[in-house]
Amino acid sequence: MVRSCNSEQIIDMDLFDLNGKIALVTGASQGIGYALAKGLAQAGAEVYLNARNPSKLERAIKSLQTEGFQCIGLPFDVTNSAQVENAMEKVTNQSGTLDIIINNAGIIRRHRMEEYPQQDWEDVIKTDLTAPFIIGKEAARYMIPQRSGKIINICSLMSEIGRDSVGAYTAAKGGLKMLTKNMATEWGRYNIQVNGIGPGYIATPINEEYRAEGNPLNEYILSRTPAGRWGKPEDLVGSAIFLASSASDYVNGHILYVDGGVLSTFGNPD
Ligand code: NAP
Ligand code: GCO
Repeated sequence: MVRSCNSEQIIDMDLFDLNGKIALVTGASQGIGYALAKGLAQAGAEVYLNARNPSKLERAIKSLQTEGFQCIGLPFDVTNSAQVENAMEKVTNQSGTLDIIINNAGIIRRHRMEEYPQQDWEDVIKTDLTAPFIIGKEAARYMIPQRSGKIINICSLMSEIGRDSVGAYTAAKGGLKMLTKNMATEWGRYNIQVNGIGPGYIATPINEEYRAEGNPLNEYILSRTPAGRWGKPEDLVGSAIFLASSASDYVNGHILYVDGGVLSTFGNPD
């Protein structure tokens, strides 16, 4: 509880408290997923971290342990519905329930549309769009009967705009924005809030090649970002805690853009 200088209660910080909540974050061995998993743990949640590569995932778990967080690794492929079902069953058997899902796992493949290989298209769509559907549907099996749940889909500023070479990704993330709204439509009646976070350009391995000094895209991104900097994965943690907590119990179908202002500006000529 935070009190103002005149000792009146101004906000009950329990709104953002995740103690007692069980969370699963996909794609959490690095980048944004790792930061969000750590953030939910810092807010008190018991957090399961997912990724495919078990040794990378184990390193992430050990890193969190060194900071005092006892999280659990749950290696599976989010595109494999049987593995998703088994994973959810393991979570609910071990922890009794499932309160929060962050659909973060995602990939990108870059080719011009006229040369885009269909296999790359299918891989991006199945990871970035079909997998959140698979996971959301499986999570709803537990959240509907308990009449509560939080599903957070990690969209992108590419849910709103395109860019050369990221056509499959833009289609997937645009679809994920609308899937989020439809999940909210169908599951809101069960007290399940489904929302999205739309990051801008965040400094993670997915974008490493662009941050090289003198890379024209790097200069362009910075010129198009009012904040004048790349985002850090930690810049997304507050939004995730908000959407995972009771502070957002009346927020549904909303995509919260955390992009340094990119989507708000046409940019400047200089
Ligand atoms: P990243 O550094 O490449 O990390 C991706 C994570 O997802 C890894 O842990 C990876 O581990 C896991 N993963 C990939 N495919 C998987 C699968 N089939 N099943 C389970 N886990 C899988 O990516 P990031 O930059 O943190 O991005 C995370 C999310 O944010 C993505 O959805 C991305 O589209 C979105 N996003 C990123 C940015 C940005 O600028 N970085 C901006 C907007 C949105 P394994 O390979 O071991 O499975
Ligand atoms: C790209 C980038 C972006 C980011 C992110 C922006 O090639 O333009 O990879 O797509 O990953 O999605 O929000």
